[in-house]
Amino acid sequence: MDIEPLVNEYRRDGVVRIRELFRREEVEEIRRQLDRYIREVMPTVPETDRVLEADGRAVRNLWRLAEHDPWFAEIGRRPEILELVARLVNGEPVLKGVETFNKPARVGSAVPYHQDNAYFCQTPPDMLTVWIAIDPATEENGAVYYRKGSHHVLLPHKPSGVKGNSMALADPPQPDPAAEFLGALEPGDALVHHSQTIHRSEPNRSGRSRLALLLVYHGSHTQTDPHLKEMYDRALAQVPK
Ligand SMILES: O=C(O)CCC(=O)C(=O)O
Repeated sequence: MDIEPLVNEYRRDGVVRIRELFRREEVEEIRRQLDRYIREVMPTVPETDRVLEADGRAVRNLWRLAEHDPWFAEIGRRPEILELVARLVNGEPVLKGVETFNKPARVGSAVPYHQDNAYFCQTPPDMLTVWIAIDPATEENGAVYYRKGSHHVLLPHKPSGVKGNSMALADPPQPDPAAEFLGALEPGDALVHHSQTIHRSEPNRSGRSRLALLLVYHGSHTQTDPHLKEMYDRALAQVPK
């Protein structure tokens, strides 16, 4: 991987696409491991560590995969990913979370405009997400839209009441595909976004699933901001059970 152009683009835009971060065989292995996790491990984890769609069956999110399953802890320790992440978080990378946004066919729900640091509450905001496409991500099945260059300031958020995305921008922009970067990806491609880059996704109205595996890292030097954390905890308490 030629890191320098990626670092420059990430610093400028707050988001950068990496083609073929994982090979096709590796993507299929991730898919098999996720299927196994849903079958064997998910029934044993606390309900707070998974979110179902409104149909009560399809999986919307899996949280804390690394804590519940060693296979997913391992995937977050790949040297080539850690080398890039170290540059982007300005320090020693710490794996904070391994999770999914499944966006299943037909029932996959929208994600409101937000900046992740309203959830992560880190200062400085040297934290990011490596969003890895397991299925193709397209305009039709709900690929993520990003506002390039929006990562310099954390804007006010409010409780959204959305299960799996409890915080949303208090004053969201009008959705405008022309002003946004559509994160269209092939399986194995990834997007790395800064924890303050504004992003959102549409419901999946198509017949094709849009499964993604997310690796979340921060620099070992970041700290939790108590004020941000209090606002986040308050929003979380308002999400319907
Ligand atoms: O995958 C999605 O639709 C949204 C992802 C997201 O909000 C995130 O990566 O923080």
